[in-house]
Amino acid sequence: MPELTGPTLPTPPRRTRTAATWLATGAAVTAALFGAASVPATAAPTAATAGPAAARSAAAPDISVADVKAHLNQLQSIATANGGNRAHGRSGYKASIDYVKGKLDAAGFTTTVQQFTTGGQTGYNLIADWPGGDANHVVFAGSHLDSVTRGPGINDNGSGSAGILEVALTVAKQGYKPDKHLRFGWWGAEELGMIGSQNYVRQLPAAERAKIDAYLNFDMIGSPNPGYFVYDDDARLEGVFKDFFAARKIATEIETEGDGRSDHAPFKDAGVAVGGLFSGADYTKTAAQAQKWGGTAGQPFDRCYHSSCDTSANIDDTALDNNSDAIAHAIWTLSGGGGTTPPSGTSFESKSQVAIPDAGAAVESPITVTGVSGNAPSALKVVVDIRHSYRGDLVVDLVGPSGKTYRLKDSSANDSAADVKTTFTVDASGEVANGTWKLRVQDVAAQDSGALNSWKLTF
Ligand code: DTR
Ligand code: ZN
Ligand code: ZN
Repeated sequence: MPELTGPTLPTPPRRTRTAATWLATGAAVTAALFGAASVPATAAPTAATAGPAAARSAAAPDISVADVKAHLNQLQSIATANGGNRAHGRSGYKASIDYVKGKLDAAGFTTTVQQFTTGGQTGYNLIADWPGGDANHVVFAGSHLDSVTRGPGINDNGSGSAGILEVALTVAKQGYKPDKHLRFGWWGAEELGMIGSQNYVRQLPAAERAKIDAYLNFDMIGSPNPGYFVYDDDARLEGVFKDFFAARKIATEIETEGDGRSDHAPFKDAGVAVGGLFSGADYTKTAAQAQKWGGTAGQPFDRCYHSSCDTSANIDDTALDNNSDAIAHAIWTLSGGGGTTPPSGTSFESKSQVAIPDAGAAVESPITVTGVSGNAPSALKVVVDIRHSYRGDLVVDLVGPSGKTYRLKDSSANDSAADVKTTFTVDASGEVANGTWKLRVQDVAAQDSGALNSWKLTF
């Protein structure tokens, strides 16, 4: 959006978080050594040999808000090292493109950098395609990566850029195989009037444009005094987001101030169905909105909009977390419930149900693996089926035969959704495959409980 001028405002007071201390990182696959918990063993599982055992993961995985914030910290460092901004035509913008591209290339995306010129300066769009899926049906998520010249642009729009980046990287971590083709875009020169996204849409042949089933735009998703606004340009896409927030009991409003004010506009003008999320800019939060969303009435959603104080301190973590999870929900939902990369080889499964005590000791479920030669793979698939009324209470670990623990899922104060039914991918190449593996689950917060229904290892 054209750069607006106005007073530089002090950084707003940060919203206090709930008192509970929680681990907010998501499904890490790095190994962390924990002490063994003393818990009763359960009945021996049945070993099952199977061919491809694709686990259809209809539910999107939790997006690690810690990982999203790590990207924001990188963008902040880039701005700090490049004159304080990441604006079009400045070194900080190209450095931002290089950072995002490097992450995606390493994760297996097919990336393209598209150049354009505006204001006498070279601009860049970054497009990343996840290999596979029906190329005639594209689900497209985009965010502008440029800031205004006055500041680092961490909420506007590092937040959207980091949110879709972490969703893309989670697609790769999960080995997600969607029915439709996934594409992600990071746009240049949005602040000059959506120049980068206009350039992309204009150069796209009509036949390619027609293949885009949905373009989802995320421009400001972590505002410090946040609102939860859903674009209402397309009823189907609006419904996907509203369903997500309803399940988390978060009220939403339709986004009304942004028509034409961000990168969804060129796609909509070209006849593409568009949707998206917005947490608010320089408009003032009303008392009614503060009643349902918390925060401060009478103050802007983002007092540092287009200002030098739009730094990494200018983010509400809860809004960033909820909106990043909403992006993943939309991507998984709209791309058809494809499974993860179908694991081939031998599977070992336990169907012994194990009760998970509320705020209690960790419980374990063992699987004894035999007949697999050598070490476990670097992409060991762990399919987990846990019934629970508040999955944010749960910490889930895989314990290898050596006793080494691999963190699959941390607890999260903000993940109020039910159940953990997903496939984790773990680098367990340091473990000998044969031996007793254990899934360790602990409920670390009061008021909700559940049970492990089953879990499966595929080598
Ligand atoms: N155009 C965005 C900020 C913005 C203002 N209103 C809306 C509504 C919907 C999306 C974005 C916005 C910018 O300054 O980058
Ligand atoms: Zn802006
Ligand atoms: Zn923006």
